Amino acid sequence: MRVALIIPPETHSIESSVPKGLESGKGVYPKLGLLYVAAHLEHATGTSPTVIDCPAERLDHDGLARRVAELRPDLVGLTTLTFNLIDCWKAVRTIKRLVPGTKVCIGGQHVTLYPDETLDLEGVDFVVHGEGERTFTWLVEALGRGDGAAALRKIPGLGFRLDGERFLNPVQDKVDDLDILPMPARHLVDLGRYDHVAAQGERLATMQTSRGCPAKCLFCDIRMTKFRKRSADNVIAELKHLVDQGIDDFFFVDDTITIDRSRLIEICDTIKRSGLKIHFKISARVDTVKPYLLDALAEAGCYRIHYGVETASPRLLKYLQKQTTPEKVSQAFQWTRDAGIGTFAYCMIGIPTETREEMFNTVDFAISLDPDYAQFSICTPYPKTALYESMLGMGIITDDYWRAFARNPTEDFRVRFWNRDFTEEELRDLQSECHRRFYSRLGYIARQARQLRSWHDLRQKVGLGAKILLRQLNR
Ligand code: B12
Repeated sequence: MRVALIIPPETHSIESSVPKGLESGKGVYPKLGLLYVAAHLEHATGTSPTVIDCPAERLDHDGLARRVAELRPDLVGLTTLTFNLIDCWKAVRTIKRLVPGTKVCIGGQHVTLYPDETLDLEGVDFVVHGEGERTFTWLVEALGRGDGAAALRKIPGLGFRLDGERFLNPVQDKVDDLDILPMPARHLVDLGRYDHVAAQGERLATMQTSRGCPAKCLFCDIRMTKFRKRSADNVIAELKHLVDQGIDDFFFVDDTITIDRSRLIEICDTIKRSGLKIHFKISARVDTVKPYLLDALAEAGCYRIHYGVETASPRLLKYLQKQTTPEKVSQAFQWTRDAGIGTFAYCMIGIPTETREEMFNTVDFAISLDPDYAQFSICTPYPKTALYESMLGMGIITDDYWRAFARNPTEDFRVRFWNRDFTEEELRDLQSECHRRFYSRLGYIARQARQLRSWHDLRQKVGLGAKILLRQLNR
């Protein structure tokens, strides 16, 4: 069976809480989800799928159409976030028009949130909701055997339409011991095509050492999920494998890799002992780091930690169920700086009931933390998050617009902000002003200039910097 796994073009991604100008200027990461699915399929069946990563290969929809017409796959698997659903569905209809016999399956975070709605989209034959490794392999094996509805109904996490009937099987249990999963099939993509404006090394890769986050942040749809992990040895084996291929810069995409400090210490000590010379960045909660852990991270090659700061207002931190305080945030940033590790501050403005003064307090607070970078997102109730569902429940949001979008993803869709005191335009202007205040400081620009690594680095940063300073982030 000829299987193709596709990351659709991102030419129609809906604008999120971060201006397109900021999002698009950053670079492209390898999509791990699809590479995990590919690896499991290869290991279980020996079938090597063709992976087409349109953003990395700079393929638009016409380019994708040409590739699919050449390949004529029997089954295509596409990955999508809610933000890329328009492109994903556009790709589905292109594939069905060019190769009508091809079966189409969609998976990814969006499908896990809206499996029914995705299955009902024209051209979709199969959906996989939840973790896709095992389900997609079972689907390929079943199609290979020519199984019918009865057999397909036994595959957990699968949704399908067959002979006019439609079924959505219950989601399967999550893999508890992540060590059993084969490492992502990166050999199916060209790792040389990935880079990032804030990278430290020459060749970049994303890696995942754990899944899930027990925290309760209201705006996140991963909240309150069990933390599952890989062993230190399993992680090191993958690191060594990638270092052998010349990768020296790693983005650990774990939601909160610092939940289990002793395991992370073990990973850092093993990296040091093994003599691996790598750079890596992680995401962490301010209440999960300690000086001893930060020292171990620094010695192992950690050059930046991305922290969720959100706001300087204790009242709004409570509203967002962040379970942190400005004091804890300042402490964590101080400790991180003392360990010689850079920082990235994720901040949020336009939180319901937040005042203009509180927003600019957050900018001043971010400046006081002295991070390498700061991002000021506009608080956006994302699909199926507790923030969105609670506002629906309280009747603040009267129409379930994310579900309507999932049912019919059209280009005129706009994310909505819910601070009643400001219009969308006012919030976007405030967002530009926050970025301008943070990034236009002469001391900051001088520091960034001292850290430039190459002409490419200069071009990328000046390009992004100009957009910020000239308030052209929304263009
Ligand atoms: C790394 C990351 C990024 C990176 C890279 C993006 C990427 N897609 O890799 C960057 C920084 C670019 C990014 C940007 C954004 N992100 Co982000 N990101 C993540 C993060 C932390 C890890 C993604 C990852 O690699 N996961 C690990 C893999 C293994 O999991 P997975 O992708 O879900 O794949 C599994 C299943 O979904 C399934 N599967 C996936 N694809 C397929 C395909 C097939 C065919 C099948 C069968 C199965 C399948 O099987 C996989 C293995 O089990 C996730 C949180 C998370 N824990 O997933 C948020 C997350 C995906 N991001 C999110 C958001 C909101 C954004 C932004 C909009 C943020 C913003 N700016 O406002 C932008 C959107 C950019 C865009 N247009 O794509 C949300 C998406 C929610 C949604 N409804 O879609 C998430 C879930 C975070 C959250 N807590 O809500 N992000």
